[in-house]
Amino acid sequence: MKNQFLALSVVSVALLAACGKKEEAAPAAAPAAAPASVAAAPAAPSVIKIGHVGPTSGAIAHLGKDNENGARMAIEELNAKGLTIGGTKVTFELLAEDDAADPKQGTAAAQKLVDAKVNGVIGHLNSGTSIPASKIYSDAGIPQISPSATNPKYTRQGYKTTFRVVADDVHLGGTLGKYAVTDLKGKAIAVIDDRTAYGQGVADEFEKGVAAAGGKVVGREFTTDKATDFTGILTGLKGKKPDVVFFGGMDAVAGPMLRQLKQLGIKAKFMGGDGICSGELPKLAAGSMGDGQVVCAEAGGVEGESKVAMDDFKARFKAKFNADVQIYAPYVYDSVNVMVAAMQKADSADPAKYLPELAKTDGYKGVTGTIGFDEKGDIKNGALTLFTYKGGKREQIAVVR
Ligand code: ABU
Repeated sequence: MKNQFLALSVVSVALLAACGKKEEAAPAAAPAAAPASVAAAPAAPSVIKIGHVGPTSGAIAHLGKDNENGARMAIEELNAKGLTIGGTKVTFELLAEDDAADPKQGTAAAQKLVDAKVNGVIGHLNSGTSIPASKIYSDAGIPQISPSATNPKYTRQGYKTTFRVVADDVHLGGTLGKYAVTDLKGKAIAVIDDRTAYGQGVADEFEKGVAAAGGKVVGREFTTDKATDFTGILTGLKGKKPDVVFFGGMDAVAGPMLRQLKQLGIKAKFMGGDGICSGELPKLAAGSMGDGQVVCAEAGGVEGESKVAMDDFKARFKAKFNADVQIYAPYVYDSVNVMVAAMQKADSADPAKYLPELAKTDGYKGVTGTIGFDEKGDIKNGALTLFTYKGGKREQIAVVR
């Protein structure tokens, strides 16, 4: 497993090293006073450790890196502000872990962050890793905000430490199912999923949405999140003449699937949830996507004032990382800032002290819109944004609440 512990404040690291002082564990503690005989040096800031976990290796590493960069950007900006919490100047340190989108590596990464005494965790990216990891954070009393895990179970386990800033798959799959029938006028709808917590869950909710709108699912197939050859299942579905194919899974699988749909002459619309709705999808499909063929949804909605903030975020992100936002970097950025805002309200980075303030978050204006949590830790009034692709670029269709 790739291990990246990234100290983001050169100044704080230099000061800590000069003092021969170990980094503070949670709760962030005030630095020791200088001996009376020594001329007073500026006090070393307390270090608040923010964990981040996502897949920065493997097929969806481009999404994991996007998320991690969202965290990095938030932390660098917070450090530039020079915040004081609990009467002490603080500096934030990002402890970034790779879970490779694998549940076992996800729990190992979570335990590593707990052992490192992080003050809070942003992640994981996938539902299949966020759900098992959430028990580890809950047992340790460490708040966790996922910027992207959409399986409903994540926030329905009764853990007080579990939050997310995006709508869940009930909303996402259900809305897309209805859209397939009422807007795309799908008459013969095929469904494929990758058997992950996210892929299977969102496909099930899509099917329910189709049924509720009076539509017909003519076939259901499954693959894996590592598969590259779908000829067998697509050939089977071709006989059912689908006019819409929904895929529950991630863009790394959706890209080759689009290529093989074209090779087999299946001219169906292609739908998916947030997992396929990335900037990378056109490249992964390698020219096999027709304009307007793909309809997908991001599990967040940006409109009005927050569109200005989001556009500004995207420009700053591009300038900093020389990369476009894939999907969830802005949601990670907001998650870090929501967590730190709760620490500021509690005037403490002690998880037990700021967790009640985090749970009370309401009306926080982020770049992804207004964030507040319900009693489960889910975002209140979560929105979705429907997109298609034209000329290889994502184009917004509508924001749905
Ligand atoms: N929401 C799509 C990607 C992450 C996940 O839920 O697995």
